[in-house]
Order: sequence, then C-alpha cells, then structure tokens
Amino acid sequence: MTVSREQAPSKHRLDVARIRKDFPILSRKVNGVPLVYLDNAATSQKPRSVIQSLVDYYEGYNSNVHRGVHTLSMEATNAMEEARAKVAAFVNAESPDCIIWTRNTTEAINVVAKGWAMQHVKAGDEIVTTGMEHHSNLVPWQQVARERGAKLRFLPVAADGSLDLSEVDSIISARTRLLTVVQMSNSLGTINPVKELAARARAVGATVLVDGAQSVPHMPVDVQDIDCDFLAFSGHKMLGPTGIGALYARHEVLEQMEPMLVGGEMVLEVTYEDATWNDLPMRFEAGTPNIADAIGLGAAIDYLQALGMDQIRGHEIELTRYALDAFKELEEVDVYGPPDPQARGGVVPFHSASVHAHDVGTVLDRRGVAVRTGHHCTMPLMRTLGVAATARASFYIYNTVEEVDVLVDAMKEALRYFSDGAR
Ligand code: C6P
Repeated sequence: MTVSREQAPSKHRLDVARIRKDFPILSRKVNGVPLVYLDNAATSQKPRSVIQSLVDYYEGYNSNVHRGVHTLSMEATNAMEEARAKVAAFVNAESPDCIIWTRNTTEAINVVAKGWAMQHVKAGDEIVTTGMEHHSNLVPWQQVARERGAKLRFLPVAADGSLDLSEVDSIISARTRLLTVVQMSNSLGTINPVKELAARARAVGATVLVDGAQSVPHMPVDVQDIDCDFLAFSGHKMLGPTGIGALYARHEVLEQMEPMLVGGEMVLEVTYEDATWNDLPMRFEAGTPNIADAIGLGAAIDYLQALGMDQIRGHEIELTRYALDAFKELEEVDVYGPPDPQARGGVVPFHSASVHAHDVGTVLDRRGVAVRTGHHCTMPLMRTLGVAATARASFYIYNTVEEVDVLVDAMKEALRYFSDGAR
C-alpha cells in the first residue's frame, strides 16, 4: 500500500479490534478477499448481542404484547416497553410515551404527514425544507402541499455542500407552517444546524421535524436541546434489526394528531357504530407491533451507549479526515460535501468523469469493498450537483484506516482499468 498520510493522533477511545469481534459478518470474505463494509449509511451490520436478543425472544418468551395476563405476554410487554424507554433516553425524549414504533424513518415521516400535516397545514401555508433531502423527507411533503394547497420552499445547497442560509430569514417566514430538515445528509455527509433552524422556525410559530436517519446512529442527538417537535429515525442504520424505527413527537403535538392506521390495539372503547382512541403511544400503533425487532433495537442502543456517542463521533471524524486526505491524491476524482470533517458525518461521496459510479461499485466489489452507488434517493440533489450518480463510502464503529486504504487503492485500480480502455 503506497498511500503515505500522517494519521492524526487518536483522541477517540474506540477499541475497533475488539468491536470487530462482536460482528460475525465482518469475518466473511467477498470474492475471495476480506469484506470491507463501507455501506453503513444504507444499513449497518449487527453485533452478536442484537442477533442474540432476537433469538432470546423467539426461543424464550415469544408472545403478543399488551394483551395477555400470562407470563410470556407480560415478559414480552415488559421487554418491548423497556426498549421504548431506551430509545426515549437515547434521544432525550421527555417520556417513553413520546416514542412511536414505526418500521423505519420513511414510515415515521409519513405518520407526521398523514396524521399531523393533513390536519394542520392550510391553503397558503408554506412547508420549508432543503435541497439535500432524501426522497423520504420530500415526497410526503409534495403530497401534503398538493392536497392542502400549500407551497414547498427550499433552503438551497451551497457549492461546498453546506446549506446556503443567506436567504433564511425570507424563506422561513410567518407563512411557514412546518420546517422539515435532515440533520445529516446521506448524500453529502453535511451536518445541518438544526438547532438554529428550529429556533428560527419556532420564532415564526412553525412546527419542526428533523430527519435523524443518519444523525441518530452516529452522533449525540437531543430532541430537547434541538427543540424539535418530531424526530424520525431507523433502527437498521444503528446496529438494530430491519423493520423497526421510531418517531419521537412532542407530547402536546401527539395529542393534536390523528392516527394513520386504525384497528386493534389503538382503541379504548368500541361499539358497532364508533370507537375512541387509546392513550399515547398506543393510539399510533394499530395492530401487533414488531415486538422482536423493537427489543433488538433496545439491545443495539445498549451497545452504542456502552461505546459512547461522543467516542463514535470522534472515531468517524478521524476516518473521514483520513479518507478526505487520501482522495486528494486522486486528481480525477471529485469528492462532495463540506471539506471540514467536523462539519460532516462519516459519509464520503465521490465521482469521476472517467468511470461510471456503477462500474466503480463493481470494481470495488471485486476487492471486497462494499459501497453504495447511484442517486442515494436524492435525485433532485444529484441534479444540483450535476451528476447522475456517485459512489459513496460511509463509515461506522468497526471501520479502520486500513479499510480506507483498501478503498482508495481499489479506486485507483478502477481509474487505471477504465482509462486504459481495458473494458
Ligand atoms: N438512506 C441510504 O443509503 P429508511 O429507508 O426509511 O430506513 O430511511 C430513509 C432515509 C431517510 N432519510 C435519510 C437521510 C436517509 O439516509 C434515509 C435512508 C439510505 O442513504 C437508504 S436509501
């Protein structure tokens, strides 16, 4: 390996070698070489403790929740509610009742769009978002705006990948009913000043939603400090199972919302003609919930908290700094997002005019390196950047600078291969 870069002295204290032993998948090979998993923004790998929590549930106390007085049902109910309390504490929610189980971030945002926005956004109102949103935090608002006669407005993306806030005082105005903004961009890595934006939105009486899909897994996030009304995030990006996510909602806002789904479990009293709604949070959880995966998310939070979110953030800043320096050696490659590793998460998107992103992905895969290629569910942003697709490396607790070296070497190989016309 020829890359000669000074490694910054380590301030974080993650024992990555030990952490890697907790993740069975990291010892597998891909195409005959060790797996280098750099697709964590898409989904993270799972530690043995999370996998074991699912086995424990199914082998030991599998049962429905909130329904039975029998022992298994009470054990399952307690475990799921304990997991809810862990999620609440993780984002500093006022109470576990402010946490609604969803399948993922996408569903959490839709719960707000259908259950809050359809009631509270009126004709002539404005919904303010940004030019770097994931489709999951854009398409629901397009629908709300269309159906309610409201207008969507965008805080634009500056050339360095940060938000251009020069017009913020005219974009967030007395007409703003909702500000909905991603805290960490999945396509640029940019960390947005959500606390300052929320304060600006509150000052004009607007409601605030934060898309925490990429931030909650990677940095400390505190809903009371941000002062947001909603925070949406997914378990599968933070060491938890797929199929479980959460919506944090401020208590008084939840009281003003309508449930998106109705049926069993979310009702208090039902007659042949009518029904009344259950207390929070069950009012928003119709039908049997995803019990096992909620418990698994609780185990994932235990794992993250044992490491410390500040330490995790520090580790990723170092990897990102190292990767940004390494990519500077590749002149034909453009790297997107803010140049300062402190201003971004561990997401490094890159693109070369000489190799299509999908070809990059294929060459990298031959070297065992898993990255995501494509538009990353941010098609409007790709148009702003002037590219159809990028390749994206994204880091987590188990990644190492040696893996960044493998990535950069493999990218050099892709550039050589395609510039030689050796297709
Ligand atoms: N981004 C990525 O590879 P779901 O799919 O519901 O768990 O998360 C949706 C979502 C919402 N907002 C942001 C900022 C996201 O990054 C994502 C998921 C993945 O970038 C899959 S498209």
